[in-house]
Amino acid sequence: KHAFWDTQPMPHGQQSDLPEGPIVPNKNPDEIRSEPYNMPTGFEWSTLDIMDPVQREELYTLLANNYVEDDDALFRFDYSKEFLEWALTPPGYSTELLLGVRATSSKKLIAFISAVPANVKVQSTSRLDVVEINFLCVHKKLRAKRLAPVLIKEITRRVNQTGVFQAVYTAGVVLPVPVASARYYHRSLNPKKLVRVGFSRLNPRMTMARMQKLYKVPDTPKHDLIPMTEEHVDGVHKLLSAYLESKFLLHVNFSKEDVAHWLLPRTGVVDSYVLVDEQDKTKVTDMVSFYHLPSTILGKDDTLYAAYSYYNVATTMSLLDLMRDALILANSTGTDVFNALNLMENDTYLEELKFGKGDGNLQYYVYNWSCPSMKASDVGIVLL
Ligand code: YNC
Ligand code: MG
Repeated sequence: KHAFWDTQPMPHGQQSDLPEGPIVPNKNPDEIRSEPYNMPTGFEWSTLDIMDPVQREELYTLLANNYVEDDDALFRFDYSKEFLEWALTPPGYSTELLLGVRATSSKKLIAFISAVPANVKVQSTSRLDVVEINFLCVHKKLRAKRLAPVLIKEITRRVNQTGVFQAVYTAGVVLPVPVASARYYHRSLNPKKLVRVGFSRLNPRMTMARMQKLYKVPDTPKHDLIPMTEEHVDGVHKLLSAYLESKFLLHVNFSKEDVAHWLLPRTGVVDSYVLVDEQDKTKVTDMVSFYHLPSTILGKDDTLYAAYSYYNVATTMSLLDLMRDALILANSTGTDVFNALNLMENDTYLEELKFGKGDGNLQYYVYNWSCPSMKASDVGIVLL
């Protein structure tokens, strides 16, 4: 019943006894199609130079008007230009894999898909080169014309040309076949605004005053968390790598350069804080991080400021205590709601810290890879 996905190298029911590994074997360079797939007449491929402010703005505009909305169409993700630059330029990124589609005559950007490199552990395979796929978007006026499968096939061809045959991605929709499924949880920080814009409801026996009291957080964190700097890259790399390796079946093998890219703070994009050892200031004992992804409140000319839990490691305190400070830090930068998936060890603090369960799941996929499915708590990757 999936005209496109049923043709793809994904585990389908009858293949579930495949050994762990690629579903379709890696191709030699001469086996990879050398011609781009055809776009329908009137449209053309166009790689995007995200470091060029003009092109970055074009991508921003496409996504701000056409990217992911919630089921009730109340909110739409509003990834900032600075966020897009961060998300699309990790070590080893290539402009060839920031793939746009333009209208031939107007040159307007009407669709996009991105791939950025990563190395992951998946279950018994400790190192696998993959790409992370994100920002698949087709302009609203061009939906349901089967453009998405062409974008996916063309990015696959380009990725294959770099010698990579697997990909990791997430989606709200269920396709053949998720490796894991996670759920978003939401922690109100600004309940008055959340109720006003329709994100939250005031329960029948709750007053706004009581709700504000319930969700109030202190002004300052309990621990001496400091913003991560270049000095902490090695310490964070050590702490995070050991943690991910010891706890999760699916996680990124971060290099030091990856840690610097993904975790050094960028104003309004990503915040990371560390706790350092008192004797040895280069030793990081605890870390907490979250990224900023606002949503447009549709029809209201307003913005919902949301922070999303990223990578957190606690060794001198409980994860619960660390995340209590994360809420305080996020609140102090004007966040309305703090979101976390129920993956990694997040289940240990969600209830106590008054997160509420969201609706809908986030599905995790590994393209062209057969392996048993995992629980959310086995997943140690957060995609943006
Ligand atoms: C989706 N999210 O099932 P079948 S997430 C993958 N991911 O195919 P058409 C999707 N496939 O079922 P439209 C998908 N959503 O017939 C739909 N599909 O086999 C499949 N929305 O294509 C769908 N962004 O062009 C169906 O549909 C086929 O015009 C229908 O376009 C879809 O970034 C879309 O939610 C999503 O912009 C572009 O609705 C459009 O509707 C849109 O007729 C709002 O498409 C934004 C949105 C998705 C965010 C994301 C991850 C994407 C992963 C893509 C798969 C990557 C595979 C690995 C490639 C590299 C491999 C290597 C090596
Ligand atoms: Mg389409």
